[in-house]
Amino acid sequence: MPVIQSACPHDCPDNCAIRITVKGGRAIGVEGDPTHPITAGFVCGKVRTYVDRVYAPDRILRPMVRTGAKGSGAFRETSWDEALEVAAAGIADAVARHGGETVLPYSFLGNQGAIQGNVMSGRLMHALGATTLERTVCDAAAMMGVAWTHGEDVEVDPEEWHHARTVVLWGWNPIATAPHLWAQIVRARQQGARLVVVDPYRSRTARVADEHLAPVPGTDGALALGLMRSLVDQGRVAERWCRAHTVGYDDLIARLDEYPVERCAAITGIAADTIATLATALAEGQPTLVRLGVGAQRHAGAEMAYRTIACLPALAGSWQHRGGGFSYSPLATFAALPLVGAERPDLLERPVRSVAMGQLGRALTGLTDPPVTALVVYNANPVVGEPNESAVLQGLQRDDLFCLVVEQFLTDTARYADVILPATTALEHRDVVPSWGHHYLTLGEPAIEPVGEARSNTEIFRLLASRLGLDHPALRASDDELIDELLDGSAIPLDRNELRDRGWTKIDLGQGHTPHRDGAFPTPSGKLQLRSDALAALGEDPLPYYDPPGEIADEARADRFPLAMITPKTQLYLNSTFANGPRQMAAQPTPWIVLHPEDAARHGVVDGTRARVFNDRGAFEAVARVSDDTRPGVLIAPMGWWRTAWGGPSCQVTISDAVTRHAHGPLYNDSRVNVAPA
Ligand SMILES: Nc1nc2c(c(=O)[nH]1)N[C@H]1C(S)=C(S)[C@@H](COP(=O)(O)OP(=O)(O)OC[C@H]3O[C@@H](n4cnc5c(=O)[nH]c(N)nc54)[C@H](O)[C@@H]3O)O[C@H]1N2
Ligand SMILES: Nc1nc2c(c(=O)[nH]1)N[C@H]1C(S)=C(S)[C@@H](COP(=O)(O)OP(=O)(O)OC[C@H]3O[C@@H](n4cnc5c(=O)[nH]c(N)nc54)[C@H](O)[C@@H]3O)O[C@H]1N2
Ligand code: SF4
Ligand SMILES: [Mo]
Repeated sequence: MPVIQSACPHDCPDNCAIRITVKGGRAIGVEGDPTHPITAGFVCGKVRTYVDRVYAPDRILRPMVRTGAKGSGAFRETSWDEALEVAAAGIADAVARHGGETVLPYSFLGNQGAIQGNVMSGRLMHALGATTLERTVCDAAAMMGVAWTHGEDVEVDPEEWHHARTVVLWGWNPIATAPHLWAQIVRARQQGARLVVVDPYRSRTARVADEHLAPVPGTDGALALGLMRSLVDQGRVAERWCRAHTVGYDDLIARLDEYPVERCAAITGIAADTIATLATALAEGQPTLVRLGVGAQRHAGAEMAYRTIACLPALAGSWQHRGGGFSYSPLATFAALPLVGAERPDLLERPVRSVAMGQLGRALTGLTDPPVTALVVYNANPVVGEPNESAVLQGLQRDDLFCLVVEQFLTDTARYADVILPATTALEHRDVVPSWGHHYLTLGEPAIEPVGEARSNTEIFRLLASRLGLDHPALRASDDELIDELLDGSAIPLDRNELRDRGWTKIDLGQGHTPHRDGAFPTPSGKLQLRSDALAALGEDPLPYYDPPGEIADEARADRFPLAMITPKTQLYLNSTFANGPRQMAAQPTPWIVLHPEDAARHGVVDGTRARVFNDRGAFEAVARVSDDTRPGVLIAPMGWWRTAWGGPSCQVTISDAVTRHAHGPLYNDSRVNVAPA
C-alpha cells in the first residue's frame, strides 16, 4: 500500500512529519515519521484518528449558500459556479459602495502551512485594498517583549534541551499542548534534570514536576524581578559574563533595589524563601533552561513581563552552558521564508488601516469610514477563539455584512456565513510547513484526491480573484510556483534535496551548541539588552519593571468580581479544532471550571454541579471541579467548546477585547469574574 510522506498542518509547535497510508485512493491511517528527530514515530491522539476527520459525515464537501437567518445553520448546497458568483458579487458590491478597506480578512494558523496560510489570500486582499489584520492573537505580545531583550529568534534548540540540568517551564503545559517537545524535556529528566513549573494552575505538566510555583496570574514579571534580586542578594550574579555581553548591567542592578524579594513575594503570592531557592537553583544547577509558553502573556503588561523574564538567564549565567538559556516560540523557519513579500504588499495602491485580531467584535460593530461590510474568514473560528463573544456575534448578525467562510466544518463562525466554500485538509493539498516549536521545515504532500468538491485555500483565492476580474499574474501563481518562490527566496540555507527526498529538513542557523556563549545576540549592539535604548526612544522605561495585569490587579473591580480567571487549552482539542469530533464530544461534553475549595464554599458551588460564571460582560455555564489544583481566588476555565456543540456561550463572553499596549495581544488570562450555582 502506498505511504505518503507529509506534514501535520495544525497550529501546534510540534509540527510533526507524518506518514499517510493509502488504500484504493482512500487514506486509512496516519502515523508519525519514525526517522524525524522530533516526531520520533508518534502523533498525538488528535491526529492518530485523522482519517475520521477527513471522512467525517459532517464535513462540508460542497459549496453552500445561506437560506435561513444568520446563525441558524440553514444552507443549501450549490455549484462552485453559483457560490463563486455570489461570493464575488458580495465582495465587489461592498467595495463599490465603501472602497477596499471595507473588506476584512480574518485568519490564523488553523492551517499553518506557508501557502495554505496567507500567501494567496494576502495577494487578493492587497489587490482589493482590504483592511489588514494584525495576527496578534497567539504569541505576539511576548514575542515583542522578548525581542526587546535579546532580538528575535534567540532560542535553545530543542535538540539541545537534554543537556540542561535545571528546566523551568513557565506558563507552558507541553504534556497537553506539545507532546513531542515534552519528550525532549523527559529526555533531560532522564539524564538528571530537575523540573520546575511556574503556573497558577496545577496543569498536567505541573502535576509531574519536581517543584510547582503557582503565582497570582499576571505577576510573572515580579517573580522574575524577585529571582534576579535574589541572585544579587546571594552574590550569585554572573557579573563577568553580563559585563561582557549585555548592555545596562549596572542600571539593572540599581533598578533591582526597588524590588526586594519580600516585595515580589507579596505581589506574586510566592514565599520569599521559595523565590530564593529557585534563584539558587538557576545559578548553581547549570545548565539552566527557562522555556516559556503563551500562558503568562495573556495579560496587560505582557510585553514587559516576558522582556523581564528573558533577562533572568543572563544574570544566572545560563547562556554559557550547552542546553542553557532561554526559549519561547522559535520562528526561525517562518523567518527563513519570505512570507511577507510573497503576500505581495506591493499590490496595495495606498496604505490601509489595520485591525487587531483580538478586536474583531469591536471592528464589526464599531468601525466607520468605512464600516466592515465584507468579512472573509479562513483557517479560523473566531466565534469560539475571540474575546468578547457577544460583540463578535452581534457583528456577524449584521444584515449589511457579507460574510464568506472557507471551512471544513460548519463551525460556530461558518453558521453566520452568506457563502461557505469547502476547504481541503492537509491530506488533499500541497504545502511546505514551517514550525514555531523547532527548526525543521516539512513538506506537505497530498496523499489523496480532494474529498467531495473541496478545494484548497490557494485554489479558492485564485478562483475568487478571477471572478472579481483581477488579472495580475501574481494572483494566478500555482501551488508549485508559490512553494518554489518561497524556497528560492529562503534567507537561511535550506537543503532542498533533503526536503524533497525525505520530506523535512533542518534549517541551518549556523549557531553551534552554545549560540550565545559569547553574546552574538541579534540586537543592534550584538549584546543582550538589560537596558533597551530602543524602548527609551519610544518614551518607555528602558529597564525591566513590574507592569501589572489589568483587571486582575484592579482592586475596585475585585469587590464585584472576586475571582481572577485564566483560560488555558485542553489536551483533546486544538483551540476549537477537533472539538466537534465524536471522540472529543464524548470525552468532554461540557466545559468545566476549576475552583479552589475555599472559593467553592464561599460561593455555594458544589463539585460536579453546574456553575454560572459571570461578570458585567456576560455569563457562561460549566461543570465545577472543586480542587486545590488552583490557588484561592483563581478560577480556571479552559477554552475551545463550540457553543452549538454543547449548547451555550463559552468563557469568551466574559473576556474583554482590550489588548496589550504595544503588540495588541488579547487578554485571555486577565479577567475578573464571579461564580454562583447555575
Ligand atoms: N492539545 C492542544 N495542543 C495545543 C493547543 C490546544 O488547544 N490543545 N493549542 C496550540 C496553540 S495555538 C498554542 S498557542 C499552544 C499553547 O500552549 P501553552 O503555552 O501550553 O498554552 P496554555 O494552555 O494557554 O497556557 C499554558 C499554561 O499557562 C498557564 N497560565 C495562565 N496564566 C498564567 C500566568 O499569568 N502566569 C503563568 N506563569 N502561567 C499562566 C495556564 O494555566 C496553562 O497551564 O498550544 C498549541 N497546542
Ligand atoms: N479564551 C481563550 N481564547 C483563546 C486562547 C486562549 O488561550 N484562551 N488562545 C488563542 C490562541 S493561542 C489561538 S492560536 C487562537 C486560535 O483560534 P483559531 O485560529 O480561530 O483556531 P481554531 O479555533 O482551531 O480554528 C481553526 C479553523 O481552521 C479550520 N481549518 C483547518 N485547516 C484549514 C484549511 O486548510 N483551510 C481552511 N479554510 N480552514 C482550515 C479548522 O477547521 C478550524 O475550524 O485562539 C485564541 N483563543
Ligand atoms: S497536532 Fe501537534 S502533536 Fe498532533 S500530529 Fe499535529 S504537530 Fe504532531
Ligand atoms: Mo496559539
